[in-house]
Amino acid sequence: MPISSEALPDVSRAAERAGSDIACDIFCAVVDNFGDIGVCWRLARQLVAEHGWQVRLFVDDLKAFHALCPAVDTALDSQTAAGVAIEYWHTPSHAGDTLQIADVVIEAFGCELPSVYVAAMSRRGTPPVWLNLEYLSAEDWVADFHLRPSPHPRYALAKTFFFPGLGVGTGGVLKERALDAEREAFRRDVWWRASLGVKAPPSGATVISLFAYENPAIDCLLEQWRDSPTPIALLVPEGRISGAIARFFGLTGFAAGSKAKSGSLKAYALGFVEQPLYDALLWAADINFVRGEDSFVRAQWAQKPFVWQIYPQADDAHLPKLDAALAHYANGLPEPARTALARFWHAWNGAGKPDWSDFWGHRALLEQRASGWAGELAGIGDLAGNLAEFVKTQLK
Ligand code: TRH
Repeated sequence: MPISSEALPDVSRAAERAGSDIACDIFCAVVDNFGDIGVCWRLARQLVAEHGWQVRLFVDDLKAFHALCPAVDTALDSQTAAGVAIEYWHTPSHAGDTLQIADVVIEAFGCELPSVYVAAMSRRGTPPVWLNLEYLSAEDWVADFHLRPSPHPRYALAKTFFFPGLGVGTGGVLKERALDAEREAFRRDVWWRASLGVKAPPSGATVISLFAYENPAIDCLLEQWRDSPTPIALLVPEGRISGAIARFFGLTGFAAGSKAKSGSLKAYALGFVEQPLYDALLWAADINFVRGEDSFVRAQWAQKPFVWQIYPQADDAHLPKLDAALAHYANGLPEPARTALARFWHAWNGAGKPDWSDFWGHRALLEQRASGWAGELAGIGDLAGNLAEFVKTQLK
């Protein structure tokens, strides 16, 4: 039986009663790993906390979500965490027990909204603002497509493409208002004692955090760190690279709490912490190995040198995306530091052999660039703020 728009409780009225003026539904389908839900969860919390929106997050993989937010109960169809209403999106056609169409609908990473929901959107008195939140890319073409509307083939609806990016004219990347203050308040000694039960390494040691996919370059890098003239402390959250670390040290595994030492290299295994705590790992290290999308962004805000393992794609299609990010991040870095950085990032992404001393020999320049870049990136505004501003121009 068709649902008439009158029968649809208008979520924005409920939102008004709740003291906020915008209701927003975010749909997230987890492809793999943690980045899809990582980005959506961060965005949802920011829209609630900093913009006062009423946010409902539909997500189809509560197990991945639970890793980022242990408060999420994987057995519940509906729950609330950090002020966000969470719906288990259990089948593509599921759109919530009672169909409520929000003022703003965010289709994350082109996940395809339930058809019953889109049909109800078309019958809503005021069509909702419909955004397709794209994956982050640093490529120049992104600015030409950001905020481009695309009319729906069947309904009087238009979907606007919202492109995150690292350059002017894009949607920018997520950044919480309090992040810099929290980073400045961070105390490494306190973190080492609380996270690993040991004192922070002496100042002459280099602390490295390693969050990565499986990587053929890892063994030769571990050997270089083992043979380093100065101590190296390696912090490894439990994950896809842990097996390689275990094999290097002749262990059967490298689970949270494990420690291992060889030559100048001492490695510590960490548990996978809830998302707000991940930043502290980046602040504790002198250099961060990150991957995918969200940790890649967090490393930039940490204002430390970092190495990015991009989400691998067939036929090296990921390398132009890597170079596009380098064009922003390495811009202004003098030679030979700039070439050494690019060579090391390529080697960590399957093109060549990493040369640690060649790369880290430029540490001072890399540290200077890391803080300069964070200031440039902040200049384009944060994604949640840019999205909220755009929505305000669209809401009648
Ligand atoms: O997990 P990822 O590889 O996710 C990937 C990428 O997002 C990729 O772009 C996307 O196409 C693919 O998913 C589907 O990497 P990413 O993006 O860094 O997400 C990891 C999240 O995990 C991020 O939000 C940081 C968080 N994290 C924690 O919360 N705690 C931890 O201990 C660690 C190590 C990470």
